[in-house]
Amino acid sequence: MRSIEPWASGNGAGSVARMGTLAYIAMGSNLGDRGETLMRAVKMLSEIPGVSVRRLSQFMRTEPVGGPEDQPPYLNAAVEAEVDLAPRELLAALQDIERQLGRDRSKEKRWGPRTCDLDILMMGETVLQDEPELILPHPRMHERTFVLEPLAAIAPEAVNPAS
Ligand code: 5RU
Ligand code: CA
Ligand code: CA
Repeated sequence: MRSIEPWASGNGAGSVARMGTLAYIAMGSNLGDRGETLMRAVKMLSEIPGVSVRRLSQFMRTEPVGGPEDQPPYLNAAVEAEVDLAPRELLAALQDIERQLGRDRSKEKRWGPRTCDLDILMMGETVLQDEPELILPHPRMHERTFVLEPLAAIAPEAVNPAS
């Protein structure tokens, strides 16, 4: 969705498209064809009305952190998207993509292997603290190399060097 703000035009006839909020999304997969899964996730993300994918990091193979022992390695990546959605709308859309890519949370161990994990890291200046499943910015991102490396590759300015 692209809203138009006629008041922003110079001559009364034109208009400019309003810029959406920049969102950063972390992606991870360590089950199945991980590369195929991440590619499909990016495509599905780009097809959500109100989401424009602007940048995609490389897919980085990372050792699993936390969770059960002997998990397969992950493929992690980060996406920058311009969104015209509320945070909970974006979260719902990401969870829908996870489900379509075979994720079934009812059959998962905590922090266990998953076909597709999509996390909102940041959304513009939004700070949310009230709901455990939707805390922004993501409360653990600064501790996780597998999040920071792909994020720094697409948005070095978005990473707080003090964190
Ligand atoms: C506990 C500590 C739980 C650190 C988690 C990923 C954590 C992962 C991922 C890699 C998890 C969350 N390891 N572990 N990539 N997710 N490499 O996406 F991160 S479970
Ligand atoms: Ca995650
Ligand atoms: Ca998640």
